[in-house]
Amino acid sequence: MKPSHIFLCIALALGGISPLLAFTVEFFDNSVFSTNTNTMDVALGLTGHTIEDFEDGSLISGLSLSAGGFQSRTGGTAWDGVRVRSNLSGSHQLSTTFTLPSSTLSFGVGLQNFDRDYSVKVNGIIVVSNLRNLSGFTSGNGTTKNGYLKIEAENGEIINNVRFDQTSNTGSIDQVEFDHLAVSNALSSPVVPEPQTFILSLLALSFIWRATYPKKG
Ligand SMILES: [Ca+2]
Ligand SMILES: [Ca+2]
Repeated sequence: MKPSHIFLCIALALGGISPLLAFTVEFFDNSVFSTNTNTMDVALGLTGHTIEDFEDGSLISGLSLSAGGFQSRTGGTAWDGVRVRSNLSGSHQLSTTFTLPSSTLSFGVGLQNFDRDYSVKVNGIIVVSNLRNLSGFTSGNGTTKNGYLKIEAENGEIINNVRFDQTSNTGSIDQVEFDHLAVSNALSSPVVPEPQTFILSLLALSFIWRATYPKKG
């Protein structure tokens, strides 16, 4: 199982020594899921992360959600255990914001039951314009696992909050669910990129370098 890597250039410092990639978004398709959470964490590069499994009523220190009730799921249909967190707070909410522990550099969350268009913002900045366009994303209702989203902060950035906004509202608000949330104040162990992605990244860096430092004469 290899992740689909999407490198997002949020802050491009043209005057610096090198371009800044402030946040890196990775998306793992749902084949990364395993009922053995240790196996899954290795595949997701989450070793050493603090995990919120949403199995009880309390959240890990420093984590809060803008919306969310607990939803029971039978074994194997949650990302871990038998409960997930949903966007149900009295009624379904169009937006769900996770406020993260201070100094969070790495964030991950398992998604399920997303079947509309959603954007993702970090600290108010869009890092994914539409989740459903991510390579490997499986759109679907109920217990469908959409995939696992990871965001890493680079170059001195900190992930203060992550917000999911439903951007298509065709008459009703989607119920969406989150599970196996992971945070760390250290970056993940590097995941070896697919060769194709690595070449594309090199090409992108080469392009940025040439745009920043054009040949003279
Ligand atoms: Ca759970
Ligand atoms: Ca849904």
